[in-house]
Amino acid sequence: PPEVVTFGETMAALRAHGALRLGGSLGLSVAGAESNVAIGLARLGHRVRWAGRVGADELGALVRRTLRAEGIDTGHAVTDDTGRPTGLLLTEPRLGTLTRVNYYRAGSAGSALSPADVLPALASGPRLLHLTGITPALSASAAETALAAVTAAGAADITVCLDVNYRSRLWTSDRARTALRPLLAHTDLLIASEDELPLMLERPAAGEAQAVHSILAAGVNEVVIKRGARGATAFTADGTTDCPAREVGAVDLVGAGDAFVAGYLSGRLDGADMPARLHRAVTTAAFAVATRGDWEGLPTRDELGLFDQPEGMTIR
Ligand code: KDG
Repeated sequence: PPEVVTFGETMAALRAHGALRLGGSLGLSVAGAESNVAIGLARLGHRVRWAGRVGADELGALVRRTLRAEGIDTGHAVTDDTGRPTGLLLTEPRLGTLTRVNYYRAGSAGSALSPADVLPALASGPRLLHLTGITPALSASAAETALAAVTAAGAADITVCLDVNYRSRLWTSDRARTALRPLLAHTDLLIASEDELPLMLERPAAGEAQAVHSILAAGVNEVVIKRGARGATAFTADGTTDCPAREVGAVDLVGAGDAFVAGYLSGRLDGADMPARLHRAVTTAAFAVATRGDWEGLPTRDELGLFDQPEGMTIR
């Protein structure tokens, strides 16, 4: 049985080499925050299950095939039989590492996710459930699924990890706050970037320390703040742990947050202490930013040490 269960929408991803309006060739892959985390964990040797809905189309087959090839349990993935297509996203690199993402996912199979799709995937009693704040943005039934899943996990003593992952192209911050706040009561581990923290608060806080304090007071055990090139900080009742980012030439930042989550959760599943968890998280994130694509460059467990090799070295 899997150690980790995650669920969400995984789409086909078309990646352009420059501005989309100029046309030209695109590379086809898949993308989805939760399946990025699943791939990261599977590469590090963890048993992971992904649940979600794909269309009865070639792109749905691509999603299933890719996740299976990465060693992820897709036995609970549902194929939509009502004609909804697999969602699609197009990315265009515009300026250095600045990338524009265009979604074609309204009415997609993935957005029609329902509690009945996901709750059976939890029945085997994994150690951890991971979800992101993207799912409740997709539809009323997807929002209902997120709440049902964290509630069921709480009742079954499964650790719940929520990555806020705010997507302004999907909803407003007010709608996000209304949907995400009720998840907090069932969340053990909250992961957010600095700018996402206010979305989890009822009222604005005076600063980060106060914001984190009120989230811990709401029953969350660990709050991990991602600071991009400035590293990360974890807050628990025992104190605060800072970790700098790893120095790396950045080529594509998309997927870095998911890679961070995979590294962090991997360390946590291994029973590593907080500094070691954060160190693995910033390492997997560095692999993601140093390579093109959301998940393609994520490391296997034996590749984690590559960052400690001298720069420019060729391994023969
Ligand atoms: O974190 C990367 C994701 O944003 C990307 O894979 C696509 O899931 C995605 C989304 O909804 O933005």
